[in-house]
Amino acid sequence: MEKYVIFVLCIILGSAVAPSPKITKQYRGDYVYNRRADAFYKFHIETVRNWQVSRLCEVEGAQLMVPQSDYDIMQLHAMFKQYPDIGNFAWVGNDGQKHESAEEQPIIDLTPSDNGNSYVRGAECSVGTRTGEIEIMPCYRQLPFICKVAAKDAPYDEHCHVFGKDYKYYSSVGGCYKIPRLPYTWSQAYSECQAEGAHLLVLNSEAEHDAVFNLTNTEEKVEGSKAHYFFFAGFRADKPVGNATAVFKTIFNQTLEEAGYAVWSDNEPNNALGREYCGSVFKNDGKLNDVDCTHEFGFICEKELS
Ligand SMILES: *[C@@H]1O[C@H](CO)[C@@H](O)[C@H](O)[C@H]1NC(C)=O
Ligand SMILES: *[C@@H]1O[C@H](CO)[C@@H](O)[C@H](O)[C@H]1NC(C)=O
Ligand SMILES: *[C@@H]1O[C@H](CO)[C@@H](O)[C@H](O)[C@H]1NC(C)=O
Ligand SMILES: [Ca+2]
Ligand SMILES: [Ca+2]
Repeated sequence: MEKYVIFVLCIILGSAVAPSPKITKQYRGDYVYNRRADAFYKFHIETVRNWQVSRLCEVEGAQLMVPQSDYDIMQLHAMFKQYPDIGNFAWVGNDGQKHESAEEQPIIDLTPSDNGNSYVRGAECSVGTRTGEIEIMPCYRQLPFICKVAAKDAPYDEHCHVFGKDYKYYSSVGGCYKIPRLPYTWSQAYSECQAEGAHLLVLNSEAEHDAVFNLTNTEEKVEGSKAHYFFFAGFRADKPVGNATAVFKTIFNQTLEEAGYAVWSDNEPNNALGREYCGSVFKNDGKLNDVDCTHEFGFICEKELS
């Protein structure tokens, strides 16, 4: 009997003090979580044409937000409020509904043209407005955009401990590596790897060079890259003053020698056109090369497993 009372007491006390299941979901630091939508969102304030947005969201493991619920609209509205001065429109996905044009219709030229047609409208794409409406606008406009991923679909690699897909584990170095499917400038590449919970590649050994050489020769080409024979890596130099030679340091503020791999490809660094202050690895030998920071190249993210 006594046992039974204690048992019941435990159940009652247990359920009284047990915290309600608190949902703390995590994704990349540049995405915000909306509990009611159970999804993560990111407002990209850089402006791009509509045809670019899918790939940009996909690289982040997300998709262009298709406004499907009131939560999506509320999120859109809230995100606009954080940026008072970026204009009134952002690309969103097509929800299949009919919407008004966000702009006044161009005046139709009633003078018949040679083939009898009057003005032909270009392709129209969906935009979310600052006031929370969905409208349409010509797809060639350059606008901010909103990426979204449902919490259940947000990629997390349990083995590599990164918020991303397609990381490849190399047991020879005990690290995971990935070449995202989009070319970026060096700074964008740096940020993207950080956001995934990784970092731009830093070569620390001959063994790691071998692994990365294998990776760059196994993966498909990164579409749209300025050149396919190198990939941004995590080292760069400040532009030297006067005749001084550039000193390349890793993103962890080490010299290449301190990092453990300082083998330049033949005739590199050559500072071509006096504009090469960012690091890359060559596809054909996996060795180091200096390139222009502002060009868009494929890049390599790395995550050590220690
Ligand atoms: C990369 O490594 C894999 C697995 O060891 C091997 O099958 C493949 O041939 C290598 N590829 C290159 C280009 O070295
Ligand atoms: C740079 O090098 C040139 C040629 O070697 C030399 O004439 C000049 O004085 C140097 N300038 C500085 C700032 O060291
Ligand atoms: C980087 O290293 C140099 C020399 O080791 C040091 O003087 C400098 O303060 C470091 N910079 C940062 C940002 O840690
Ligand atoms: Ca490394
Ligand atoms: Ca070079």
